Amino acid sequence: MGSLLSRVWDALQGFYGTDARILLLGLDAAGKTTLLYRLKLGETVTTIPTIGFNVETVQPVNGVTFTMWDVGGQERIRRLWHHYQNQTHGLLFVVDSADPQRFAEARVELEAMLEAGHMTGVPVVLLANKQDMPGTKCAAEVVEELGLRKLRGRDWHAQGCCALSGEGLPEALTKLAEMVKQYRKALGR
Ligand code: G3D
Ligand code: MG
Repeated sequence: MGSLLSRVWDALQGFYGTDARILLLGLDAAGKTTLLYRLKLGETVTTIPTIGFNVETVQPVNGVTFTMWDVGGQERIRRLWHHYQNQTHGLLFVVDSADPQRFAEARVELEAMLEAGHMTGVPVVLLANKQDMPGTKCAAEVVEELGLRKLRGRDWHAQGCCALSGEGLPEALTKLAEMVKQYRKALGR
């Protein structure tokens, strides 16, 4: 675990100087909170802009902020998304790979998120979480189910992981940092 944490740390250094804002999203129970706490990314700050919409923010190192909330089934909160989508540089979308019954729901939420004007061109890293579970789907299968291959006009990457152990997270964060840099370069900021 020690070396894993240091690899996560190294990966986060890839964001140094970028002032990147990352959305960390997924259905409830996908593993987002586990991911943040297991990695000891730092203090999370929870704010509740409206009932039923918890937003957590964590700044693990200077230069990167993760903002997290559960998406799914709450049409009424979608109109609030734009407050957080504005000036987002990357999306980390977490899926419970051991719960195929919810893939369709996750896909709807991912598509709704990416449709927003603020999200044009924003790169996506899909985390196919819970790779340790029996009968879990591999990252390639989750990619198919979520329709990532149909995405146009943005970079994406998929990574299998286990939020409990942290496996797969250094790779995902390294890739995300690279993609965020590319995206910002293309934007000229
Ligand atoms: P959320 O924040 O996206 O809603 P949580 O999800 O982080 O609260 O995780 C939901 C449940 O999934 C938790 O179990 C958590 O321990 C479990 N979980 C998260 N990541 C993994 C993983 O990689 N592997 C396994 N096996 N379980 C995982 P509980 O039992 O606390 O509800
Ligand atoms: Mg949570």
